[in-house]
Amino acid sequence: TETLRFVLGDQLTRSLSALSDLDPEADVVLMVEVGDETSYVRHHPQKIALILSAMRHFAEELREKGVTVDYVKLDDTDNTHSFSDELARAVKRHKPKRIVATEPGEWRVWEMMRDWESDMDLPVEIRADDRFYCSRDDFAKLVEDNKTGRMEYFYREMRRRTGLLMEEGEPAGGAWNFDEENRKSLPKGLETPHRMRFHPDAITEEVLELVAARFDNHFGDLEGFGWAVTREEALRALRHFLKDCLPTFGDYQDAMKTGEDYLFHGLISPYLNIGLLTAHEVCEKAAQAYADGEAPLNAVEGFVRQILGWREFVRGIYWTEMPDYVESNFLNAKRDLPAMYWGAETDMRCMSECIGATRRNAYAHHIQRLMVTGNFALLAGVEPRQIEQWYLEVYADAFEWVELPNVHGMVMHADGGRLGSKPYAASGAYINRMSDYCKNCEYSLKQKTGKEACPFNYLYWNFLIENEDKLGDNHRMGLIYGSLRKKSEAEREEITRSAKAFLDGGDWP
Ligand code: FAD
Ligand code: DLZ
Ligand code: SF4
Repeated sequence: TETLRFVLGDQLTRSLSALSDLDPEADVVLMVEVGDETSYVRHHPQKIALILSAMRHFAEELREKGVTVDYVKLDDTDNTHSFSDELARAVKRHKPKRIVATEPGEWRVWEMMRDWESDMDLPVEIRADDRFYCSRDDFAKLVEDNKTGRMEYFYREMRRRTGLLMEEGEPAGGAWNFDEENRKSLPKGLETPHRMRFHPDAITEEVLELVAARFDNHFGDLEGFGWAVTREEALRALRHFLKDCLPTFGDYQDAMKTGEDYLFHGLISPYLNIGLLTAHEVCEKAAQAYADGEAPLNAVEGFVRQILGWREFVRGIYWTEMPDYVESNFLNAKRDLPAMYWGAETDMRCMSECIGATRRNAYAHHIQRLMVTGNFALLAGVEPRQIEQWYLEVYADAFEWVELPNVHGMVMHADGGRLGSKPYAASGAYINRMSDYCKNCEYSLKQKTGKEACPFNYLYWNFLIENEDKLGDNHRMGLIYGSLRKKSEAEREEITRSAKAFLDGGDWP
């Protein structure tokens, strides 16, 4: 064998850099299912099934093209269950002259990979992952040039560089951002599209059996698995989104509704993250829909910003800030993650809706993650490590490079403001404005303190009180700290006592 090409479970892209100069006559592609990866956190069973099934299908597709694929299955008897040891075994089998790989998505694996050359005693070439618009080096340069302070400026730079939604050097429609138009709540009776799901084929059925047998003690349902597991299916899912959802995506981007798990969202993050779709094709097709008059600018710009802006930005932050990034805990949050995150009963309707959807689907849309489960963890002062692990486990799209900056930075403000200038803290009023959850909730949104009050109400003020020394002079929070300072000592005390009763088991005021 000339070259052994190692392809990881989130690198299932035919144009992957590690495969670019593949010679089917001389090379072997290595893919391995290993316990280290299926178990480094207790992934949602649907996430494991998605990845293993997509890996097996990808291997089949390569074989159909005449490529030799050496594929190690999870239940193969000699499986050592580690990337490095499986690579070493494969080197013995194939005696390659060199190894080629694409840089991984996680620091943990990157550290492993950097030892391969000395461990294997062979030349190892680790190539940049060019499925992103902005390479790790490019982002690092932007940091040096001071152009990555905030997502918005990074995003504008990326729009200029790519020409996406640009008209003669100016942003289409004369503005970079149409967020103002993207905060509508759902009108009564608005119909939501029926979402495309995919029936498991024989390969997926086999994987589902394996996952059911091995991982049934992980949080999450496996029944109803309907994710796309091939590129062809993922392309169908994308076409369905562009046609049936994108035109309305912008208007209701921030809305939430009981029993509506998907609304008008893309449902494509797992496919982007494991490589069945590329960011380039998704953004270009969305921009084309605008050019063809099939979707309005506020929708297309809002969608493109999530991918060209946020997705690329958080990846850049991850690789420039790791490995120290995880260590910070700016707000010194220390509480344990409440049992309701794992499905324990709660009277908080918003939480039970979002966690229930997560359990059923290995999916929740952005505003549920940010403003419900995320907001609660922030206000309750949950220890960052614990809530990070939760997000990494429960979503089909969760990989550390994208999960960590979103949770540690955007939600928990644990990085002291590297990612976002202020935490997205909000009280029950926000959730009530953007959803119908509060109407069916045991708690009273109107009451501000006491046993019957919506916990988000007093937790919000309690959060501001607890963190006054750290956030009180944040100029973007000036207004809100102004209102806090107008509260009487008695009011503050009531807030603190309610929060203590709810979080730590004190007496109710
Ligand atoms: P849409 O709403 O249709 O958005 C389109 C695409 O934009 C998504 O597919 C995704 O690729 C990208 N995108 C949108 N928002 C973000 C963002 N904040 N960061 C990065 N990409 C974004 N996304 C993940 O892919 N993996 C994660 O582990 C993850 N964890 C998150 C944790 C928290 C606390 C929060 C607030 C957000 C997280 N996100 C994560 C971002 C976002 O919530 C999901 O990408 C989105 O919900 C996926 O669903 P969708 O494809 O329907 O997205
Ligand atoms: C997430 C995951 C899982 C559950 N299983 C595997 C696996 O068996 N084999 C594999 O190559 N990759 C798997 N993955 C994805 C890896 O965790 C991912 O490639 C690394 O974390 C780098 O991002
Ligand atoms: Fe959630 Fe409070 Fe609304 Fe209940 S009243 S659904 S706890 S925001």
